[in-house]
Amino acid sequence: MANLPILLDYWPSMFGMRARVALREKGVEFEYREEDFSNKSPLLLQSNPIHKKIPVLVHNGKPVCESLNVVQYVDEAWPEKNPFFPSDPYGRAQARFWADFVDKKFTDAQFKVWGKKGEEQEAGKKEFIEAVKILESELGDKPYFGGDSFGYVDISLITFSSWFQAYEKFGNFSIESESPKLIAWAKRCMEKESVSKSLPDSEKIVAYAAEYRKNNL
Ligand code: GS8
Repeated sequence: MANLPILLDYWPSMFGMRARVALREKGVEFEYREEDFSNKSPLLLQSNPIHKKIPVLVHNGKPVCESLNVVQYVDEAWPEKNPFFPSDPYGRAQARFWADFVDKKFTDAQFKVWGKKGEEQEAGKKEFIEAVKILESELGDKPYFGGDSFGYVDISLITFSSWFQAYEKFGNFSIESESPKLIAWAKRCMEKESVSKSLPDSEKIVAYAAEYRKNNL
């Protein structure tokens, strides 16, 4: 028990979920520690003094911060099973490009869809649908963004699918009618235990988002 990696996390976080999926894809046992943001743990504050955010993976006593960085670290620290990246440099560069697109475009847009109202929400919906269509065309007819195997881009994006129901409810639109292939991809990913075990129930996320809206909008 003493040497298990520790994951500092927060259950509805799509960033925390990335670390959970990555660790489970590698079959790595870890200790999950839920953070309370109104009273952050000393370990979180020491481990991520710059951003004070989860996820943080503490492995051999050393903290790794930022979700995509954690996913890459997990791939490098446990290289034997299920590599997240292709072996050729170009394929690797492409994977990093698309995960960065998810962080730069998709992340902001999705927040506006469920966490804002009025004009800002409408603009967010437009950006979200644009981003989803771009991602769908990148996926094309492949089973996964990583081609035949589930990889880095899949991990970076799939965690948002637990929020899709919340986007649809508060944004009042259907993701499936905008991008059916992306929904089929999400269902395919959910068949993997590493994913289904790591993503919370969509209904719980809807309730969480509703509470956020009640308190903040
Ligand atoms: C984002 C992490 C983040 O926003 C990453 O790891 O990819 N770019 C980072 N973490 C949030 C929870 S999810 O919304 C967090 O830790 N917030 C704590 C706070 O804001 O106090």
